[in-house]
Amino acid sequence: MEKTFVMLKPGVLQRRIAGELLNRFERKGLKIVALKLLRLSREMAEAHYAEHRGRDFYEKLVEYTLSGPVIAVVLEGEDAIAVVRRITGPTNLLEAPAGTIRGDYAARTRLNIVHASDSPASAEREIALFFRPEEFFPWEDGNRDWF
Ligand code: 3AN
Repeated sequence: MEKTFVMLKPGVLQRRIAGELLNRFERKGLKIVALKLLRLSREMAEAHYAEHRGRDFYEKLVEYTLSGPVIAVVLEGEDAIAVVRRITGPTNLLEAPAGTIRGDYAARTRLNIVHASDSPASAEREIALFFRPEEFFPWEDGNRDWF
């Protein structure tokens, strides 16, 4: 099964929608296999967004990510990376349709409230940045036909 990394950024706790957003992933059948609330260090935020260093939005993006606690989650499922990206919606908020997380909640692209891995390589890198092996709790489905 594929694993992907999701980070609910500080705006999510501010708006009290953490449960609502986690519910969107769960009701699709994705499994939560690791989850924690944490405040990123500047080093972690810069490592996470290293590919954007030098872009005009980079410093504000890092500041936003550091502005409060985030929820880090590892989700597992068939094609989890692509499925989760469909649920979060496109980066550009003008392209994010209603019904996606960004379409429903993001008013500015820089503050698009959720991060989701966009490839197997980035999922692997991001999961390793946020979680130690002992923080994973894989579990078996009682009835796979539910989904
Ligand atoms: P995604 O988060 O959809 O994978 P990335 O990795 O290209 O998109 O961008 C990381 C984050 O940087 C986005 N979530 C968004 O907050 C911010 N960002 C990306 N592109 C822009 C932009 N053109 N203007 C402002 N912020 C941006």
